[in-house]
Amino acid sequence: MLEKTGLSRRGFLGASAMTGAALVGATALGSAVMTRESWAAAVEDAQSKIHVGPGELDDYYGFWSGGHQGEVRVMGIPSMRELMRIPVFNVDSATGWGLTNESQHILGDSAKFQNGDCHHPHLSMKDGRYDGKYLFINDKANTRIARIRLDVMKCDKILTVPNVQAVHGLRLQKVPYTKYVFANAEFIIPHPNDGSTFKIDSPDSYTMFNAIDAEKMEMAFQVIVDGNLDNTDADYTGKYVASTCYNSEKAIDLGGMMRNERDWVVVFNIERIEADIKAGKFITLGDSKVPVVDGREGSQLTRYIPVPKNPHGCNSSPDGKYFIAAGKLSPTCSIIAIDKLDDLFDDKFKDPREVIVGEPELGLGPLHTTFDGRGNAYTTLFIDSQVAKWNIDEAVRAYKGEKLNYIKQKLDVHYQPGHNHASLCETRDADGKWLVVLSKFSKDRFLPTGPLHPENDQLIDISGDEMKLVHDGPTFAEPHDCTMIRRDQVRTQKIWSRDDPFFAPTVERAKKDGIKLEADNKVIRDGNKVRVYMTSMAPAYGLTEFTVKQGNEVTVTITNIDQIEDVSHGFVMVNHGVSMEISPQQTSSITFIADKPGVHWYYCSWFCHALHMEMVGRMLVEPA
Ligand code: CUK
Ligand code: CUA
Ligand code: CA
Repeated sequence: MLEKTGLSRRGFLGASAMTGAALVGATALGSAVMTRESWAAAVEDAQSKIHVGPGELDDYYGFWSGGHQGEVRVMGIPSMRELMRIPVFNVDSATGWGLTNESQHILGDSAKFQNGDCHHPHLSMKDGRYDGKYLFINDKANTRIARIRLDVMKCDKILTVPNVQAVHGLRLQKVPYTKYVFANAEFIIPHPNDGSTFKIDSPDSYTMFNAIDAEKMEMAFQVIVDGNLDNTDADYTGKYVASTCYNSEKAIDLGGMMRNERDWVVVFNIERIEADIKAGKFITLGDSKVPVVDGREGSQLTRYIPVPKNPHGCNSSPDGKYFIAAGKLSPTCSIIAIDKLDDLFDDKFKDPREVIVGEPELGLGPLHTTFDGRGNAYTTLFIDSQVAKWNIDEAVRAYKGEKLNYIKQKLDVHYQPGHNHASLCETRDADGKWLVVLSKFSKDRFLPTGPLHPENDQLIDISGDEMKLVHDGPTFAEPHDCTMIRRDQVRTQKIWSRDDPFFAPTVERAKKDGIKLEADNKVIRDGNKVRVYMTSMAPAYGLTEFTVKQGNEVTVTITNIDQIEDVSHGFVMVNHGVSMEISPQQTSSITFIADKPGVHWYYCSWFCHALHMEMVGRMLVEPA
């Protein structure tokens, strides 16, 4: 934008009295030429829109994928302030996620992995609206799905999806409620994948579409598909889920994956799949008990709709009418009419492409589409570094031959956008207020940080006729996707409830030891195992010392009996790799080997009191 104005960004900002260099992209730019005064006015306008003053609260929670960093980040919108981080597929030193017994219990078999790669955070729904219960997110790196409880903003379940490699696309059933989490496994593998063959182009090599029971967090079913699977979305009838495929070629290299001019969108008929499973028409693979059905070409469970070319994003419009698949290597999006899918499944069409009712040409590298609830779609153009705003109805009419310009505006973003997400766009409540664009490159928009640059999450005001860029926000690797929910749709707890399932296994353990967690400060010796129970109340632990023998496996369990909101304690055992959070009314535990004789101090790591430094104790380790 600034290039067009003939002003250099830094020159301008340097010359102006404005602070807030984050607003570099601020633009109400309709005109090609801006004066210094009109630029300043635009910046001021932008600043006033996103300004959430000290002590004021944001209107929306945003949940950001932490990409290959493995966590989920909680943002405030429109301030774009980071409120919290929720460790999920990573190890977190502050809270002890991945270190504590409670988190390892949730991580289950996959606790051995210390990395993850999350892409798609999505919120549970009832009748197409957020119910404020859960957030689900995929781990592409280790083929997992996690659930986060919104009331405490902690991960409470993690499931490894069997028989497949790399869960990428993830969406939730919207209607009648989030019964299923739908997850696309991306990579084609041989079955069984035991080294007897390395070919992936044979009929015994495939990937699968996965449905997970959202409440139990157990596998519900898997569907064998042709080609591979990228992104996915569910409709507003509860019947259909659509997924993009970029590797219809079943190729193993770049050239091969780009060979076909068209790949496809595969549509899954959930009712028919459920009926087959109920009737026992399924197989199982290897040791797994998960029902597997065959949804390859010719199956009555799926339909394959050819679309150009290596399609990526798949998004259902909030009016319930369309699935929109972004072309990636084609400058177009394909609009699929959901009300034609019944006929498609009943074989009423000669050509499955008869369900396509629009193919707007938007620009180079369309990746993802979002919606304002007023009939407009917003598609990111990766190569053009733009967001295209277009009218869906007009694009459908243009496809029928009407002469009209369905593109309403193209806005420069900085730079190379992946996902975009408008407020409440995945629900019937799409309110057309804010659009977040997750740009993969920030180039020169922030202070330089060496070879590794932050990404740039931009906030765009879409409440008016024109998109207006109002904020640049640097983020660490790599928010593939985000989601927003109105703040009144989330109810959080201020302190833990003593009967919370998050630490129930630890409470069980204590019960067996005859311990009353809220009162007792005791050491239980059980052969080579020592279980140390103590309370914490600012600014002291219930035990200021305990004694063990060298080589003992020590489990320290601490119950924070403070009732006061915000008084979290920590527990760090120096030189033992031990750290954890114990928030008010929480019980946390951690196990380690006392392998060094001598005095070992432990201390509180979360600032809790004027005497926080003095909140300490000593583990005395007797030589073996
Ligand atoms: S995404 Cu996962 S490759 Cu476009 Cu949803 Cu980035
Ligand atoms: Cu307790 Cu700091
Ligand atoms: Ca392809």
